[in-house]
Amino acid sequence: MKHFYNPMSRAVTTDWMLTELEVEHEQIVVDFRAGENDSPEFRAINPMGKIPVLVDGEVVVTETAAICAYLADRYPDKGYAPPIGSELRGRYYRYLFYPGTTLEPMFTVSQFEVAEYSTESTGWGDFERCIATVESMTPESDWILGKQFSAADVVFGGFLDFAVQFQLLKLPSARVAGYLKRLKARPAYQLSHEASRH
Ligand SMILES: N[C@@H](CCC(=O)N[C@@H](CS)C(=O)NCC(=O)O)C(=O)O
Repeated sequence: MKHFYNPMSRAVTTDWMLTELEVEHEQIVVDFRAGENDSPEFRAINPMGKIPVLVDGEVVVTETAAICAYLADRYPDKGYAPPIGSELRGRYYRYLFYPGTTLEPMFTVSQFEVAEYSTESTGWGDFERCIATVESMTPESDWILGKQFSAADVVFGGFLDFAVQFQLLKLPSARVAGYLKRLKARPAYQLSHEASRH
């Protein structure tokens, strides 16, 4: 398995997932600031020219949430995803999809002067609604699925962590701060975030 990665990128989240699962893999550092993601070889793997990318034999997976979900399903015995068909799967999907489809566009747009747009027809709504939703979705104790830590925590929690770090979310509530503290206490979080601190 090959993981195209850079310690200063969203690939830290997929690295965290690989570390949680203790999956042996080849870590290939892509220096996107030096344009390594623009090479024809890399574009042949991901035409978006973006990392993270996971290559598992013939399978190419891009998108942070997709990679985390793929890995959880690839190693079902590790228990990072609820079984297919279980009711928990609905909750699990919600947390996997919400950061990329709604939070990230909203936080990004909120940073720029954007001409007025309809918050009803854009999929990500507005800042206030997203903040209220984050608050209600953030678990008060333990994890998204209760006692079971899952790929949904890596994706949802990883995004909240990224948003706080890059000041997209400037004032995390006590509930969000508490959840982030629990996530940061995990050994796999610490190992995977070590390199991004330097
Ligand atoms: N939607 C993608 C976003 C990936 C992304 O934007 N990666 C950045 C690094 S954090 C990148 O590769 N940027 C290089 C570029 O776009 O040229 C995901 O969730 O994985």
